[in-house]
Amino acid sequence: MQGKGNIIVLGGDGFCGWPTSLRLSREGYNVTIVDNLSRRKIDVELGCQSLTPIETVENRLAAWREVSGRTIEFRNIDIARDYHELRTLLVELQPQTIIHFAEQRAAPYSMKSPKHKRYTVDNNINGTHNVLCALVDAGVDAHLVHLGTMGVYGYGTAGMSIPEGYLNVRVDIKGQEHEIEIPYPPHPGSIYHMTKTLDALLFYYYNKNDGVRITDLHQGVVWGTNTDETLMHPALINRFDYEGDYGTVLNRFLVEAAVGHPLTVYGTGGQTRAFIHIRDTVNCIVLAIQNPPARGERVKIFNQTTETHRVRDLAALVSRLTGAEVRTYINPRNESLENELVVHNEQFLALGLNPITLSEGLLAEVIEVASKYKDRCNLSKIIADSRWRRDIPLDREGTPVTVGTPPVAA
Ligand code: NAD
Ligand code: USQ
Repeated sequence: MQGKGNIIVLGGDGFCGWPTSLRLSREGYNVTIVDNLSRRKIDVELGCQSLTPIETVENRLAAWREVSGRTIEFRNIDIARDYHELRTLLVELQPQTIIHFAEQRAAPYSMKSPKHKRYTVDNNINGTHNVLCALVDAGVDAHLVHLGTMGVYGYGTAGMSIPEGYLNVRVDIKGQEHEIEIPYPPHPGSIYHMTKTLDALLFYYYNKNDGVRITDLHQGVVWGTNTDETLMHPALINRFDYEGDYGTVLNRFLVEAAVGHPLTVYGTGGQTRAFIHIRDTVNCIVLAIQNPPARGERVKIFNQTTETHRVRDLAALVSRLTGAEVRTYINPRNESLENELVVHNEQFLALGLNPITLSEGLLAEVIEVASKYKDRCNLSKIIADSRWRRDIPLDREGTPVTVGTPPVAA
């Protein structure tokens, strides 16, 4: 075995997985990407592509060989279906670490129709279970690092700082008060987020029963596009989702500003969310790999986020930087109109993470990418088609609202 050891990156062709694969390869790990290219097929289904022109996997990997002199292997395996191929690969590579990004990750896409709900559950739950089952079946002692979501905690106002996975509670046992620690109660806000809470239960079980070493990273909304490695060659450029059912809020606002579309604030924009820049996604994963749980240790949970922001404040900031119009739309989602969010993230800070937080420079960098590729933007795809319930009207034009008087669906 050469280098620092074998790492399998499940979902390594995606937005977070691609820059992570490049970085790990550069750090000297032998990286094998496993991906069934389902995200590229969803682009075809939605009639919309990444804003940035992403190359085929073959061209991406060839460009990486050219600029780095290192080889990343690729296997087209559907981890939710091709159990035997996955198990065989684990036996062959004996990876020290598996990073699991390979899920359908968009909340609106998961709510589009019964077909999309069922696909998201089948894909995400079977995929995660197949990985766990194959590890035990093949007797491979790899550290599994999973990309989970801050959304498992829910987005009501918790009234406290959200802990990293586990919660201390006081219970009455035979008249005596005892303090015990429990997994934080799941409170998912979409079918997608629900699959992540079910993943967590699978991790809990395989860790308890089989001693599988697992780190679950509860990540916030990722923004940005490039990392040092994706900038090394034009063919290494990262994907950039902006359309209504796949793009995430801050990157969407930055594209909307670049193409002259109003910034699409849902409801009053009172939702507060956790955020992380794509460069810190990669930094955190490197730290998680370097600090695996000990044998016998419970599932390690990190809140992978560096800051929180309210949606309307982000819109105001982007508007101030670009002059874009801010417009409110009837919220297609069923979520709290306003929420507070305070989050613990001390574990990554203790491991040395130096957070990259929102700055005008970084926002300008994304606006520059968005402006460069604005001709590739399909304006008709900016408004989300998906709604959380049938009775929520589709609002393509915007509906004026003021804080305190949100437009509520019938
Ligand atoms: P993405 O859709 O860009 O990448 C996921 C990759 O997994 C794609 O390349 C897809 O083809 C692949 N994949 C999906 N199902 C597969 C299967 N059954 N077999 C093999 N490959 C499969 O998503 P992303 O933004 O890179 O997110 C990666 C992970 O990080 C997801 O699990 C997501 O839940 C989590 N996450 C993402 C964000 C974010 O803002 N992007 C935030 C928090 C957590
Ligand atoms: N929003 C708008 N306007 C938009 C898009 C979104 O106001 O044009 C609002 C939404 O209503 C929501 C917030 O912005 O309140 C965040 O939405 P999002 O689409 O950016 O993020 P979300 O659906 O939560 O999902 C994303 C990723 C998912 C990840 C999650 C982390 O797609 O994979 O798990 O962020 S978290 O939000 O912390 O759960």
